[in-house]
Amino acid sequence: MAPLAPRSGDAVFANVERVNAELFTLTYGAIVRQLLTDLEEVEEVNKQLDQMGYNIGIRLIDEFLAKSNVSRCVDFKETCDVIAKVGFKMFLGVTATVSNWDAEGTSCSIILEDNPLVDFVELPDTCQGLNYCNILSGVIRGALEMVSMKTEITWVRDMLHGDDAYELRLKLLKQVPEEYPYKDD
Ligand code: MYR
Repeated sequence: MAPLAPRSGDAVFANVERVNAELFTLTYGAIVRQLLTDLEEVEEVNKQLDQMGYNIGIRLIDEFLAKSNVSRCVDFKETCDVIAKVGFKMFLGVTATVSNWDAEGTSCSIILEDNPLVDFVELPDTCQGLNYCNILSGVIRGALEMVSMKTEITWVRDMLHGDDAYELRLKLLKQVPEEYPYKDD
């Protein structure tokens, strides 16, 4: 039998991270499954996941701004780059790409090729209308609302439904200018 050798701190840490990621993925799957049982209608589950994400997003923005050192973005384009490159990395451990901008610079796609939420997931035929990852669109919508951007976010592509990537379409509906409580004279 091979002698027991102590594993390096890095190896232990990587293992703990992997187990945490798996636990997170499985827990999310259990939540979706429970919602399907309780709510029965796939559309209701989509709404509930979006709302849960929104509730997370309005809180998560503080942690994001505190930890990321990101300063105010000059426009929606920069904000979307920050979400794809910094936000996804910080909270999901993956990066995404931004593309398909419209001429006005108010709509774009965020494309994910790697999505840890869906490891181990296969949807049955009864769930064809399910937006399994709707929590993510809710998180982004909630986070952006806290920095004065009202958005509409929809899934355009979903690998669980046979597409070749995950694509979220972000549309900026309204940007509320921030008001300061006092004037500089
Ligand atoms: C600003 O102009 O104030 C900066 C705005 C940055 C918004 C970043 C929102 C991060 C949302 C993270 C989403 C993660 C999804 C897993």
